[in-house]
Amino acid sequence: MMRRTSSRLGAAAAALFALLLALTGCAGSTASEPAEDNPYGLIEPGTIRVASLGDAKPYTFTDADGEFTGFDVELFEDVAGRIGIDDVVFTGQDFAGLLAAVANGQFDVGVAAIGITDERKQTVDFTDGYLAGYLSAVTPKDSGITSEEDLAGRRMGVVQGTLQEAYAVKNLTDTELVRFPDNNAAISAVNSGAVDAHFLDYEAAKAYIDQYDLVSAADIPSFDAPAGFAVAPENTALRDALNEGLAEAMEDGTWKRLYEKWFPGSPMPQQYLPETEQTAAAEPTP
Ligand code: SNW
Repeated sequence: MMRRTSSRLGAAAAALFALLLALTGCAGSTASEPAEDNPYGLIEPGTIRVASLGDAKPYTFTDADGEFTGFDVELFEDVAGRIGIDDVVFTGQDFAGLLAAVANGQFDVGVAAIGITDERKQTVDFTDGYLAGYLSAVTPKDSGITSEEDLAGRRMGVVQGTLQEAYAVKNLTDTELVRFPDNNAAISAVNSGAVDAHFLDYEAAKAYIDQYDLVSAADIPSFDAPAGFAVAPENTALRDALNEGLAEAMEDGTWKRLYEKWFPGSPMPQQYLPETEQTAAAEPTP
């Protein structure tokens, strides 16, 4: 008798306990969620929403199935996994609006070979750098443009808001700039003859060179503006966590593996390799 009673009591207690657990679990997913459930201040806890580009191959681009991929995409997914987030949602944006969309909270992060500059730091915060390369002017083989100087008197495309635009405005004052929303539109204009050249990132230039039989007329170092992941200025917890993940990905050779996968044959920068693999050679040459 006693046993039966106590076992009934036990069952009732277990049911009550389960109910309490369920209630607590429920409370955990309401809007007034405690910060410890969302330590990185994400728009939706457990998911990182990323503003990116669909046509900056091989940095960030969409494949035949419409999935985002590329060096920056895979590196970011790896780093996000290290801070415990496996659900990363990429969305294509125009570059010109990308940093503002991160700053005003439409996205958690911006990932698109975005060079870190003081000017951009007025809008967003950046993680540490993870890529440092060149800005390249691509042109048809028969354009007669074979140097930066040859761009004088010519029409050149730039994507609005890029460092290429800023460089050209400052240094290529005799070149007529034509602003485009994205690389695909600018390369179409090169191929149709509407512009004589397009100015974009080195690896993306390489991809278009291979695809359309173009050449690079000039490769201009942009080592002083290495690419970083952009986060809203107030979200220091996310930035700090990403920095730790990034450092781990560099130290364990993940960064190097992805670099070799996406940029085969390109000069290997030393500063992002595991410490034991770094040599004295400081900067890559194209
Ligand atoms: O400053 C370079 C950096 O050194 C590396 O080569 C990757 O590209 C850069 O960050 C420059 N990227 C451009 C920018 O930040 C264009 C970005 C884009 O078209 N996705 O404006």
